[in-house]
Amino acid sequence: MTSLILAAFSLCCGALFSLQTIPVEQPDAQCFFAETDGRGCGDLVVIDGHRLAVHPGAETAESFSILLDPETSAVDVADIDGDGQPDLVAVAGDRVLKYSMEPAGPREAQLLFSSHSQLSAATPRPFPHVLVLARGGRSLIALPTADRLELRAPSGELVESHAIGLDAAHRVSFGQPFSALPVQPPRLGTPGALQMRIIQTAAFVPALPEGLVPLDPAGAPQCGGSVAQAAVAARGDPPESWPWFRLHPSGPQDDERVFFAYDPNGARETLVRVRRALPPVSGRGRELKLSGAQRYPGMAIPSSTKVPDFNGDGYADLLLWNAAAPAPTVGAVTRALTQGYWSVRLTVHLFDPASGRYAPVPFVVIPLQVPVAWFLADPGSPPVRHLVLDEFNGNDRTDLVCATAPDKLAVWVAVPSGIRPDPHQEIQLPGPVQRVELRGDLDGDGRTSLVLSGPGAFYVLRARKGG
Ligand SMILES: [Ca+2]
Ligand SMILES: [Ca+2]
Ligand SMILES: [Ca+2]
Ligand SMILES: [Ca+2]
Repeated sequence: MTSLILAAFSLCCGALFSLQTIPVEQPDAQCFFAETDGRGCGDLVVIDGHRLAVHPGAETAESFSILLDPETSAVDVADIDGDGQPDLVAVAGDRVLKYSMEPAGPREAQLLFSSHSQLSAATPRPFPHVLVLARGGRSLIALPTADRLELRAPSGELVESHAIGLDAAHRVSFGQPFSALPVQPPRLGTPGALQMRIIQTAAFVPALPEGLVPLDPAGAPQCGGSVAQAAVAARGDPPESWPWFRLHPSGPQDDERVFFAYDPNGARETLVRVRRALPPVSGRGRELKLSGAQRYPGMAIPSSTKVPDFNGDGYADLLLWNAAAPAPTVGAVTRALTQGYWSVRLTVHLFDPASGRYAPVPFVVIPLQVPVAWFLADPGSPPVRHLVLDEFNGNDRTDLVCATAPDKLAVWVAVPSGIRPDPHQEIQLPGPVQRVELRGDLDGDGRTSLVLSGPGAFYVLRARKGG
């Protein structure tokens, strides 16, 4: 009864995430999401040493575990034999193995075939790897050799072979038109797509008509501290070489962009210029127009995976951080050193399509207290740790999670009336967070769950219905 009362209490308080802690023994334990039981809800697979455990629905309880062959280097979950039930495919040395994923099934490996590949090399532990591809209605096992990507049937029969390797580009024609796009987070390609990884990139400066600003053909890097450094470095550069994000983050790829750089005068301000397409005029091509620079207090936070749209209007919004200026009083400094925390503000400015600029008045100001050490660890990077912008409650408005202490996370959700400055939910973890490992929509209803790693455990923040 007590647990029922507790459950009812947390539901009425609108807790968005439930916390599941999955203990692991090895410091290099890995995890990945997969559909392991054919029931349509994502599951968490944990590789801890050579023990692989399946947690249905990413719950703490595991349904079964498999002790992998000690030579195993790579594993993948997919229905390789076409019976509708997912299987575990593993490469151990030259052997390609299949394990049953039935909770009550046999735990021994079945040898599918033997073939030498680059995955045959010994690794310190097994790691998740895309081994199974859907091609022409069949599930094939992809094995990279020194210069080919071999696609083999479960019988071992060679079905397709593609040139790879450092000089493959000189030997292989991709044909026209060739297009490539980064996929973040990584996911399985559509049936028929040939999945490739970038092993080498080459940059070139195109010859453009005089007066046009040459752009970096690779585009600006999109994430993390390196973008913050780029935003500092970009201050004197032409605006169209500044770091940027897409103005329509969820729309089709287009060239309307938001460029940003940190204020050259050293003030904690961000300069923003928006490039939009002009209404089409007959007889002329599509024209792009760059706005003048607008200043916003704070430093724009680059987003690595998801450009935020907090009000769900299809336009990217601007997220900035700012710190309270260190007050030159002995009391404030002493207090900061003894308490170990400093005030930080996150502010959101919404894009206003009518004026073509970000609103000068913030949509929300979120006050935070963060450990002083977070300022010192990586100069240039935002002092906000484990910041995740994603859709957590399934209402098409970006929500926000970040750490408010080494072992504490807080969640802010966007609703039609806005975002409240105080957290929607605070989550005390059993230990400090090391990394955000995974994010994924486990129920297919637009709510994103998170997996974070800590010492000796994975912490699953499971998005819940009604949260
Ligand atoms: Ca499942
Ligand atoms: Ca199967
Ligand atoms: Ca928006
Ligand atoms: Ca939301």
